[in-house]
Amino acid sequence: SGATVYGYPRQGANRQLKKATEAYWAGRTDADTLLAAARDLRSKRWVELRDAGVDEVPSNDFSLYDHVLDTAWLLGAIPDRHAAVAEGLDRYFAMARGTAEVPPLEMTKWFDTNYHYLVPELGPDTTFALDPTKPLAEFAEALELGILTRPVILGPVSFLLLAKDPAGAAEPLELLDRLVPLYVDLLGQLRAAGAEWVQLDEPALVTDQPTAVLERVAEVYAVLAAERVRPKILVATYFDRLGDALPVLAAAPVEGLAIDFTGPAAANLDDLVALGGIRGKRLVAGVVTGRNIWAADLSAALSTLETLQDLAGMVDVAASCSLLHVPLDVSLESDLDPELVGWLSFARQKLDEVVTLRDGLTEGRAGIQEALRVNADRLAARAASPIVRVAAVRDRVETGARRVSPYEKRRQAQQDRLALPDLPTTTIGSFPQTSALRKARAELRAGRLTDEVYQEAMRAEIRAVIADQEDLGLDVLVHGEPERNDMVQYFAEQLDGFLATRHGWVQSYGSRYVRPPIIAGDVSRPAPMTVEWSTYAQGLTARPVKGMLTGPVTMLAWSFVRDDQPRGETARQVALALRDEVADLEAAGIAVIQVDEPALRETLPLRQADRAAYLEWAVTAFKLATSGVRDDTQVHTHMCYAEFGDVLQAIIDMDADVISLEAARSKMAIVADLTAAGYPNEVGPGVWDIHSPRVPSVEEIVGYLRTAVAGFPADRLWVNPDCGLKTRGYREVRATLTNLVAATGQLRAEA
Ligand code: THG
Ligand code: ZN
Repeated sequence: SGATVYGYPRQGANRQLKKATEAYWAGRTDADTLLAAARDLRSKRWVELRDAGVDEVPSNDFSLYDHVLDTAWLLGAIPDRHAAVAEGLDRYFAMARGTAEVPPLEMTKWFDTNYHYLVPELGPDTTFALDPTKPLAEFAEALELGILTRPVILGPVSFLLLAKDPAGAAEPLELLDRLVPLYVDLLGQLRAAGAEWVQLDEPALVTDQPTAVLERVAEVYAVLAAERVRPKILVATYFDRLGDALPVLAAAPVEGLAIDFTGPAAANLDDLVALGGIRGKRLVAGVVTGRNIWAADLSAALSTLETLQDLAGMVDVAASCSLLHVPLDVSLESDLDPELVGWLSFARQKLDEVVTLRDGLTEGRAGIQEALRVNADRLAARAASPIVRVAAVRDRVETGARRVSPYEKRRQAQQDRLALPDLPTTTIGSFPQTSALRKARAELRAGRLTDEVYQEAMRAEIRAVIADQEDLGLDVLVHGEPERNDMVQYFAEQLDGFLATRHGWVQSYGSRYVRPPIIAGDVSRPAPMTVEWSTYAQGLTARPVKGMLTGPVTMLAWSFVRDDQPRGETARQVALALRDEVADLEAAGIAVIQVDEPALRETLPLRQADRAAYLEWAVTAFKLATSGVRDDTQVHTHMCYAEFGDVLQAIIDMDADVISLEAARSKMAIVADLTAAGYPNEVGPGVWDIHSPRVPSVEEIVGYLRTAVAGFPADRLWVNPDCGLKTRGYREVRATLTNLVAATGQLRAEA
């Protein structure tokens, strides 16, 4: 048995990759400097993995931006608009980020993780052309260090299932026959370079796939396996159970399968037993989760491995998926209590877990006795810790999760109190985070600013933002959130039960990273979190100012969540803490309270069968957080990035008085969907795509509003941008909001 992983964080301990790419984009360095930095990072990673005891080290898991983009590049799936850009790095980055002339590829979530990939664009006329430079060069680089790697390549079926034809003319999977010869060619070249194994990732097989797709999987892998000159093929899946795809892969004439046995994928164990195993194949068993940060239960993982040993020709030990999804190294967290550090396992620690389990499998439990004892002690200490279980939180009496009155009654009370015009105008919450604001926060952290001076700087910003909105003529104002770094981090820092890291960066997309907080224990709110800022802002104006909170589902989605109780229970605790905040805002005179749930759609389970249960606890948590208010307090929510179709009923069930949604990019298509679903409450479909600095004209916004008014009752429509304005500049914010208010005036005059 051996130890392996499928991928490792790309950025380096000091996010060198971020710095190198951003310096290149800014024109401060040249391509050679960037490529040298990347090469240096890769060799450090390979050596780190080898020295940790990993027997088979991966290659081609590194990327300058994204591995799906790399695969599109590998296969020559380059849209015409990008092919027009000068060859090389600039063309690659044009696909990733666009240029002044051409838009980039669309970006979306990688399954149910927080990583975003670039969506390959294909059409009926796509001609693929292999460019294997990257996997071959990386394989050779590692070999030069004396490390024989297993190249990791996104498999043909998943590549096509993740791609899109923006024109809708081709079903990408129809292009499979055109694509397979390139994989044949690639495998031959990898073999010629000395590769003994290649890993083909097919994570799309853990989502519900029709039989026809599974039949294509069988055909494709039969074709690939029939080639004589090729490395042995390891087909890897992760994130969920294989279901009907398991017998298909088991029957495929490939030499190995890598299977996830953690979380919802744990069901793969029973399924594999029921199938009678894969005795002729190598099984790479993902028994250490690659997407959460808790130390593994080594004894339980070893039991799984022991069961698996009788079911396959050979069993290797792995993390469940690429370690890209967890931070690099918990030993960098010198501010964390050492006891807590012992509960945690980041990418570097997961290598140790995988290697220890390999030893356990080869030498027996006796061989890793000490590691098992230390691990068991830590797990026991965690389970018994007063941080993890807090009686006062657990004993909190169950509260009702629905508003006192139905919407129509609340609507009347809110109209009486707020007296808003038709088509009320508002913004989503954040105003531009200027460099001055970020600098003030950095200075506060460094101790160069006193708390008082910092707070006054924030109050000055709020005064300016309120004055701006009054000048622009908006109806419902926001305080602009200058005091917040990140909408999850800000609350996590103030809630008990959450831990923060200093270096726990995880790639979100390209050169952008997040530091997800860790929900380690029972969650409660020791003190009000936002009331002072909101009441300060409300005191500056006669117009209503929205209280702004992040909802329970999003708090969980963008954190690492405890694994010792159902997620719904953790969501309930966060919801109750928010419910108290909502009550305090209401008591302080805030009449409109917005609880954002941008991540509701993202964490929808991959398998249809698991979705109802998720939506049940997610909707309940939102309602628990928001239902404790009077009829005349207006509850808003906001969602973005979503294909709302799958969650429309849940959105209705959340029963917010007003929801704002991303809509401009899809030209208001959501309005028809809401009408068709009979959406009963008020809606603000976004009229400005804030992802771009482009300022929409009055006419353009009028056009969007006409579409909205034609499809949805005008007296239940709001006018707002798609999303928060944090990443935009004041120039385009003022210009667009001016146009937004003017366009609204035009529609009001027509009514
Ligand atoms: N907050 C959190 N998670 C998120 C988002 C968020 N996940 C989904 C989506 N939004 C991801 N989008 C972004 C957008 C910008 C950045 C990261 C993720 C970003 N990061 C800074 C960087 O890498 O330079 C670091 C920010 C920091 O200092 O904390 O710009 O909004 N939690
Ligand atoms: Zn948004």
